Amino acid sequence: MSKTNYQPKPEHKFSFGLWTLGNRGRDPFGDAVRRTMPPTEIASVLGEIGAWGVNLHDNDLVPIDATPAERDRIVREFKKACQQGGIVVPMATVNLFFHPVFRDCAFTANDPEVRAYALQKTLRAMDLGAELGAKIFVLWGGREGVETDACRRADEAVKRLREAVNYLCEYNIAQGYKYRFALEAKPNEPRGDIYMATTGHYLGFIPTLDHPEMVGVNPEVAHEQMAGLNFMHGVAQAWEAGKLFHIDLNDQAPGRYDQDLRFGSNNPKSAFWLVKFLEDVAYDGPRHFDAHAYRTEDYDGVKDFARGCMRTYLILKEKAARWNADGDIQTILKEISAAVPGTPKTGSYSAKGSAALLSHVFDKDAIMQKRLPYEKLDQLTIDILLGVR
Ligand code: DIG
Ligand code: MN
Ligand code: MN
Repeated sequence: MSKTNYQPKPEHKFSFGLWTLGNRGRDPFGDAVRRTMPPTEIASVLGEIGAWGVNLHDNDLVPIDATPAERDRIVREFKKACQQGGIVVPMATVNLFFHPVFRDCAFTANDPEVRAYALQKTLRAMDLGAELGAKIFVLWGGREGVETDACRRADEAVKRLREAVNYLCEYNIAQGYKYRFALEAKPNEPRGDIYMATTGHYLGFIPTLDHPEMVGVNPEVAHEQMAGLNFMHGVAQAWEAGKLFHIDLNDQAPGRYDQDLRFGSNNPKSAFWLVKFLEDVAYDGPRHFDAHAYRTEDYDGVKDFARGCMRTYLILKEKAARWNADGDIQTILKEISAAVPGTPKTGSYSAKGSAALLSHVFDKDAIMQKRLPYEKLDQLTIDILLGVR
């Protein structure tokens, strides 16, 4: 049994959104079951359980119609609570989905007034986040979508989104905020279909921006899995492209609405491959849990939820180290990647190389003799995950 106590530490960079611990358990078919937990209380609870950071949408902290004086007081009190809790604010974002004015999109809305208001709200949210020290700004286009494609051409929506993100990048430069923007995809809910449905869509969108270097992605486990995708593969592609600016960790059962379950609680094996990847590449960004407790929980249960997210990550991190150190696994990995002497070199093209490749005779029967013991490799993984190795 491991002697580690899986105690979260600041260097683990675990963060939670105000809306996660503050989730009152309301769902489309039932009212809230928990009292409101003010941001200052959330900040202190996060400090108590060992989290590193707290994230927020503008209106998680400042009510949408607060006066400037109320806003300043709220920010002052929150800053103090974060300092007392020993937590930082690594990421800020903007709520462009709750108020009815965004009932049909925000940046991609047909009404120019709604598009302008969405931009104004986002500029102010950037100001708020900068005041709290955030250096990552997430944009989740929860309402950017349709129930019927009669309402606008989908390429028009892409153009409007590009215009908005370009505008925000210019504001970021003008204000000297040094934000990195992280775009978060989701295929549906709350809209029937959301534009930029997967992280891959955003990876194709970012190069078309005026400041692509300033913009990356914020993949979320549940959102990619809602689309039936292998989450770690999308994360790996984003990482390889230098675009993994943030990550939303949670869990999800296949074929369901966005459950935002406790990290690793539904599919520990895919959570393991994700943690192993993040640790193998030494990802040094926030490990943000965008999740919430079951509706059945009271606030002690909410703390259990938050502790569980971090504990599971640390357990899987230890399992990943065990996997990497396992001699049998490493032997199999070497065997399955061994090159036979005389195999033509490929890599980058050369006339000489391609001539050699074209003249080479491949013995397909001999190639087929090479074993691929993936069943054994996967069982060794399962043994490690189930704690018998
Ligand atoms: C939903 O998964 C979204 C919103 O909670 C927020 O805009 C973003 C922040 O990580 N995730
Ligand atoms: Mn989600
Ligand atoms: Mn999210």
